[in-house]
Amino acid sequence: MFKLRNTFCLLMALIVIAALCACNSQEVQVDDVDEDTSLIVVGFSQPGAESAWRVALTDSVKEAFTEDAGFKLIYKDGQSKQDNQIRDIRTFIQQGVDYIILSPIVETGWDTVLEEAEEANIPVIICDRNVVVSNEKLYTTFVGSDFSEEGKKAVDYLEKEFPPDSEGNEPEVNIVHIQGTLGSSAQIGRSKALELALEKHENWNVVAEDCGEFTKAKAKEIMKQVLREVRSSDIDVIYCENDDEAAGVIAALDDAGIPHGEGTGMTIISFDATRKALEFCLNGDINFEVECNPLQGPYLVDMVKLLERGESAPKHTYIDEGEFTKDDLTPEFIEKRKY
Ligand code: GYE
Repeated sequence: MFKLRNTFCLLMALIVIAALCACNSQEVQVDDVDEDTSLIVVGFSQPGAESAWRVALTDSVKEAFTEDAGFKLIYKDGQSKQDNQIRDIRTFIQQGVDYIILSPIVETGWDTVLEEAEEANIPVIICDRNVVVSNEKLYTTFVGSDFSEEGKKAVDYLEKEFPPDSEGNEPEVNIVHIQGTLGSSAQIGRSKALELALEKHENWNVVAEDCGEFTKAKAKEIMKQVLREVRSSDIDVIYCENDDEAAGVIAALDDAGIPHGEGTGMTIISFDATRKALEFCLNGDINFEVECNPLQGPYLVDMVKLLERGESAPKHTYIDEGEFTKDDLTPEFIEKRKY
């Protein structure tokens, strides 16, 4: 009898321990949210850290959402995978954050998780790139860039660089197109502008096109391959959808000893206008830089404050962005640039 009771107790103890372990293992997935209830808790889901631009965006958000400013920021890096971002948003929902900021890797595939955020009554602010959802109500507001406008600036530059002759005949322009992450707003807007220009100018041709994933390594690999397939003298333009890709392209051309940029007949276009890329532009390695501004932290703070006051936010806020050729730049200007 005594033995039986002992075995029973041991069994019960094991069941209790197992139950406690199960609870704990669920809890470990959820980081502790700050106990200081006066802080506004913001979950920030980034797609990754693929480019200098994105690192600058992360820094800008971290610098803006400080505890001194009244915030507790929870930052998650999706390691370049949408599934990870979706999981991170679910974690934010479980943690009961006050706001979610999402910089989406691609435009589509967010409906379900954004519905979950809506059910939990957590406003979602989309930043940098946009989402395409079945119902616009699934996000509160968007702060970021107008990528079609950016693409248009690049195409306008090319149209000025390659004008028709006095009889109205358009020159032949052979273009290598290095795309960004397929399905991201940044890629879609920048590629679309080029596609529209190709429809308009029948002598403009894409001689090679591939996705560089917004990274230097991938773009360098692609450019090396292009140089195996296309004679460099047949390339008039390399349209890179961000600065890291442009750096990869330049590295491949340098390795092959091929002149590029200003006065060489090989025009390089890039987007972002990071400090490093502006140096390339000043040296003549890149002909035209379309600015894309990652310093979005202060805009996002303003948005959260506005929502905290109970005011309604504009659906879309586009950040001011410029453009640069060599003539617009000085070493002093580049030195002072934040990213
Ligand atoms: O151009 C690129 C980055 O979404 C605007 O993503 C952003 C783009 C930016 O990796 O460098």
